[in-house]
Amino acid sequence: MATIAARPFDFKLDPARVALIVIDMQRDFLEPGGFGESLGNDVARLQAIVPATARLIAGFRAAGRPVIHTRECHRPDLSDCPPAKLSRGAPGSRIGDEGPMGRILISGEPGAEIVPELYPIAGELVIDKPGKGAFYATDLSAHLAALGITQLVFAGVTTEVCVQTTMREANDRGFECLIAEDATESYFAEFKRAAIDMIVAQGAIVGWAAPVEAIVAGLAAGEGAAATASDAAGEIAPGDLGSDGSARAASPVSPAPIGIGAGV
Ligand code: C5J
Repeated sequence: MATIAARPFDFKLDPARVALIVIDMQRDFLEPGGFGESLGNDVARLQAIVPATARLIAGFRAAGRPVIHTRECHRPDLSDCPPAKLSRGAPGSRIGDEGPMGRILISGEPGAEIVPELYPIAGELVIDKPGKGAFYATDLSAHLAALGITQLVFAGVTTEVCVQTTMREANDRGFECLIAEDATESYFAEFKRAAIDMIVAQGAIVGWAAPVEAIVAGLAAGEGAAATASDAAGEIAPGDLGSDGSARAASPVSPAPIGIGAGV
């Protein structure tokens, strides 16, 4: 275990059981000229966390721990987009409409892609999610169970929408959750502050919060222990995931603790 100074109190990081989830660092949300900016948002706020997020991803890669990316996007035929979501927003700026970077939030369109600075590397899992939470209508739970993950570190955008929703989903499924405060952002400064305050309130009711450098230092400190524990448990390493992110059936799978990874 590595101790990370966090809010509301120290987080005990298990370097053999932790994964990083990077939420929706997509071009349409972050880049000038994208969908987010076309709605009047200041995307510079989101752009500003790219270096810290890259640093966090590098720390997980260096420690040999899984990095999982998500993208909020829908099938081109919109069959996975409920009418209640489809009808939000001004006509012409709705999901599936033609936007500045292709059809808005449609998989395969340029705007739905992850920004180049944070692009996944071979073997990293990418979850396309139709909801705000990454567990809803995806196979994320099964992947985390196969990897023996019990702790999740969160980064990405936006703090109060997709990051917070996913963190709450994970918390209810029994994961210990830590948000990287300087690797998450909102278009609205007060929403980010409030979301993190809500997460850590009442004795970490949803989870913990810590800066990237503290998390990376904790990972590095625990690296040796992780390798030893992982060898003993026979876990699937990130490199054992297929190109579609699925775990190879032949790899030994360590059991997830009761309550973790069940259902969507
Ligand atoms: C995300 C959104 N990713 N705000 N989406 O937070 O609609």
